[in-house]
Amino acid sequence: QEYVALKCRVVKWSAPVQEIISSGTSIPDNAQVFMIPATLRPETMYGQTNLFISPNISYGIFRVSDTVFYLATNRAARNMAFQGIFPDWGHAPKVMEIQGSHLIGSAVHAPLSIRDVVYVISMDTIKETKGTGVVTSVPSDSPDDYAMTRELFRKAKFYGLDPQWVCQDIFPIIDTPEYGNTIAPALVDKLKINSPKDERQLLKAKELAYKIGFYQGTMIYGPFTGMSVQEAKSRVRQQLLDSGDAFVYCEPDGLVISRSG
Ligand code: ZZB
Repeated sequence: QEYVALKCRVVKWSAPVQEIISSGTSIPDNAQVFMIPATLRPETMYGQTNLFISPNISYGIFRVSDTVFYLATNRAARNMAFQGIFPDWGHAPKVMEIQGSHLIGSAVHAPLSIRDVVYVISMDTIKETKGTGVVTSVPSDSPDDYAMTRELFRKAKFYGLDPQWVCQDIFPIIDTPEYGNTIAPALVDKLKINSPKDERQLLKAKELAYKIGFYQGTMIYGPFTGMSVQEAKSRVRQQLLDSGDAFVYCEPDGLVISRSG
């Protein structure tokens, strides 16, 4: 699987992390720390409204240079080390370990997003075994993101979130003939999905959103407005790579281990 790894620069740490960092770490004051969501949908990046971190996963901060650091799962950093993303081949130098729950409430700059700065909120369905363990939220085009955002806003207190961190905007980025310009809420409604725990229906919605977005979608925001998603996808991807706001991150397809075989 080939992901676009987006560099979301931390502009404000949550209170617990700020406390740890102020007490002294090997991250210099002038350094930039980037949270790194992995995405298959670069053309939707205009519509980012939040960044999801799993409260149950432990993340690492890894040194790229004296002034640049990446935040991702240990597993993803290990994979990155074999893709020339860190200077020393095969080695991801970890300077800090942070429990996901502590990162909630931090703020990052999300490249290309209409919302320049977005807040880190929690998603307990993030898999540690996929991508970087950091997920950028695009509620207009990702049913999972829409369902989770709605849940978190309704029950902010229960999830220990400040409701102001949960962005309620949904920006139309891609138009489709059948589902309008915000396909994710349209599918969540149509499939009567009530909660992020509706796994089976959400999987169905995601597959439909991928397929319809790619084959029938037209860009209605950004420099490629009017272009089909099929054509725009690689252009947005290239633009992000050229500007240095993203890099390519690959991971081997999951091994299927058969019990009977
Ligand atoms: C932004 C985005 C916008 C995404 C969209 C999807 C969609 P997949 O589809 O299962 O192969 N993701 C990435 N890592 C994880 C993880 N560890 N756990 C849970 N979700 C994760 O996975 C790739 C997509 O799932 C990624 O692309 C990311 O969300 C999320 F409009 O990034 B995406 C119809 C989907 N639309």
